[in-house]
Amino acid sequence: MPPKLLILNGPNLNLLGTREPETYGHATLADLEAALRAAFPEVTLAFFQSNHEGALIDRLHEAFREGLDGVVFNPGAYTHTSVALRDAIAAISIPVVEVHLSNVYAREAFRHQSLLAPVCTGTLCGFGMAGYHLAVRAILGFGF
Ligand code: CA2
Repeated sequence: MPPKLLILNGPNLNLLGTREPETYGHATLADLEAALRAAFPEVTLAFFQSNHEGALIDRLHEAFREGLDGVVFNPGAYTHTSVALRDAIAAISIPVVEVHLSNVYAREAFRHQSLLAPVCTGTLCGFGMAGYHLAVRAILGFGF
């Protein structure tokens, strides 16, 4: 069976490519989806974005119930605030890789803490959209 992964994006990431290109680049979420599908034709990829914490939690639970092999997750600003997302990640026993487009450590101090990183398999930041590709490769390297 081909590996099945979820690419999960949190709040405001639907705006990619339309605002703040100096921080987040010019590519849209649709561009990201097309690039990942082209790069990993052997992988079944599901994509979901929400601006709502509960919807992201529901999608994580569903990923576990569906038996997905892993999740690439950019939680946006919830990274720095959400105990509920941390508990959801801790509750599912599939790999979750945290990804940030920007180098959060080169930005405001409040972005230097991730409540989610301790319960994620690993974290990538500062590589732009290449970070999502690297995260998929990392999960595939876990043994599929
Ligand atoms: O660098 C990242 O990927 C972030 O997760 C992006 C979040 C930010 O709160 C995190 O600290 C780091 C913000 C996403 C906002 O996305 C926008 C995209 C285009 C225009 C405006 C916002």
